[in-house]
Amino acid sequence: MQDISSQPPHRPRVGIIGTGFMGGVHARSARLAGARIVGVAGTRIERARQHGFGRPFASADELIESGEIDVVHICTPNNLHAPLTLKALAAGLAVICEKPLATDVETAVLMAARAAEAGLVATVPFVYRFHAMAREARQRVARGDAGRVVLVQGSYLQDWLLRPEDDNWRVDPEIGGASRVFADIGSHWCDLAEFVTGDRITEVSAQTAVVQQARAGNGPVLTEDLVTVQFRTRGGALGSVTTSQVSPGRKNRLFLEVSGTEESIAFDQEQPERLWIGRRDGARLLVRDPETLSPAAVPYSPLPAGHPQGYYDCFDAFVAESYAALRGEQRDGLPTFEDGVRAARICAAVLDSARTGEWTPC
Ligand code: SOE
Repeated sequence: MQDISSQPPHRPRVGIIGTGFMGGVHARSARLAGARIVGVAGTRIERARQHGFGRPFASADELIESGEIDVVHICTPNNLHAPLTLKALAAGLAVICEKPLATDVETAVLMAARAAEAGLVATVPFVYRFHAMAREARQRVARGDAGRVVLVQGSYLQDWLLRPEDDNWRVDPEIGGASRVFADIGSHWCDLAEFVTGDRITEVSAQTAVVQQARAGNGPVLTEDLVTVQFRTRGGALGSVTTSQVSPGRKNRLFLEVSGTEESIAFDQEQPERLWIGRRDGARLLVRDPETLSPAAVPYSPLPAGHPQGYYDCFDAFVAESYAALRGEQRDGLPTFEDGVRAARICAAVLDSARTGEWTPC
């Protein structure tokens, strides 16, 4: 008899659109999750060949309409997320679309509505949710270990756009959208903060700044390098977050600290193997260990303690769970288009608040 236990239960036929950094990350995770990567469309097809993305298609439309795929991963610049997603949903495909889902709220809402009407799986890679220690932090809050959450704060800092010669399509609002740093990484921070606390940001007061007024000879720069936000939550907590793509030496430093009436919990994406737990009578580091983690975190901790996990593991778990949803399985905490809409609403409120100087609901 054939041993089917080692076979993935279903091998989705996958297309990848976009051949940049994220296209490579998606393709790798798709392969590991047992998908058959049928084809790829994008501007750097040679790179795609080297990375084993599958057969090159002449265009994204051709790949979407090929009839050869079940799910498409959209890893293009932001302005293409909406048109490609809407085409893919109309063709009956499940969609995994990079964030920001859309560059405005109305379009994000439309995308989520189309996915819901069609009954298709539609997810967005808010992947930091898949760190075992982020799940552990969430569990501690849900279980009441932290007490009542009163303060949520942190930052997400990078430096890859520090210099005037640093440039990228994200700088151009026609391609990246009106917001740059907040849509790109502030969205991750807010998603993680809401995920860990189970609370909602309800109101923001924001400031934005452009540090490099011209980049790579082009100018003037219209998208923000820095954003600071103060916020209030539905649960009555206060909060603040600082986001930057011009902080020297900070590469991808997402830091989130939640203070409750009993304990504080701090998570640092660059040190994802541990949580800092602070109490009035002392503080300690909780180290990732599947033997001691709460049941909600164990599935995201496949390696034994002392064998560091990281970003790829998060991405692998996110893609595997998106495919599990294709099989009709429900997983707690899978980020969907509704979460993409949520991020778009917060981002729009942040830009509005920065423009008007007013507290703005979201
Ligand atoms: C660039 O800022 C970037 O690659 C983001 O686009 C990702 O979402 C984030 O995970 C890391 O930084």
